[in-house]
Amino acid sequence: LELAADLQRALIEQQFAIEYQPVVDLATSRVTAVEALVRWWRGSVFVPPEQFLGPAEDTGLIVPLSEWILREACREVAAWRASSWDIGLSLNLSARQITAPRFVETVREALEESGLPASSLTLEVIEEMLVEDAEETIKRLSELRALGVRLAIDDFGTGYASLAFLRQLPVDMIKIDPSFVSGLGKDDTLTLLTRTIVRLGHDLGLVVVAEGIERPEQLELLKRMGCTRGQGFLVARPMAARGVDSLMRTSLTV
Ligand code: G
Ligand code: G
Ligand code: MN
Ligand code: NA
Repeated sequence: LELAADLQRALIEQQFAIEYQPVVDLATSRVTAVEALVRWWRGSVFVPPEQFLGPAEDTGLIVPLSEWILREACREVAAWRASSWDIGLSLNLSARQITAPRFVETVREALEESGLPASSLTLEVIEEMLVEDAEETIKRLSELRALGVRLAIDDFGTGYASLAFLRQLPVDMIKIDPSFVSGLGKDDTLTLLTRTIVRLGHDLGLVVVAEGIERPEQLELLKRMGCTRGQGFLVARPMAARGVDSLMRTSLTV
């Protein structure tokens, strides 16, 4: 409850910030997108998203918070595209955000205001979001996809119905969970499973993103498997907007 009151105040006092983690194309090493990640500095204390996203969801504060992230990130990414090359934006959605009354309209407005093309925005969802209000959630995500927005399944492979999920939602991308990537080159089963997910994704015509790349060996194996894109501390850590500014003027080499 105390946290809930603090969250409300944090929203009013603009204590939230967005960090961006670059995603690279593994064939060219070029940055093709950034994933927006919310940050909360409560005074000088950093509060991890895992600690406040649950309470924000429970209190409904996730709705205005997510709307701020959406508008702000669209605006910043549109500016980077104007001054360098065509990067995309990935956003994590919350269940409550999707079923909020004006979700689809809000996304449409954020795209219009910023000038970010719909096809440059990817919305990341996890399976648990289809547990409650599945019909409404699928309907809204399908409406957004009809506008040209892309959909991704985040943490792919960890849910209990990953494959069924692919049939229920028209998705464009899967993001392989770090629990698979962590075992690359060390654990035969995890290596085999990663290769199988990459192949499955490609056979379905999807973009496949590997997450949580921390070691050069993982990067090499993923490139060899033909995985489309990569993300992780080895490639780049989440960074403040000014970090992306300079990245857009230089480049990443991985
Ligand atoms: O920022 P970090 O990499 O520690 O992310 C922790 C968790 O918080 C991840 O599961 C991530 O998807 C989630 N997360 C980060 N930013 C957002 C956001 O803007 N909205 C939602 N709904 N989840 C987010
Ligand atoms: O659930 P989601 O995939 O949205 O989570 C993103 C979170 O993963 C962010 O909090 C980000 O800081 C974290 N992250 C990104 N790359 C790495 C990595 O290479 N290793 C670890 N441990 N975490 C990572
Ligand atoms: Mn994500
Ligand atoms: Na993930």
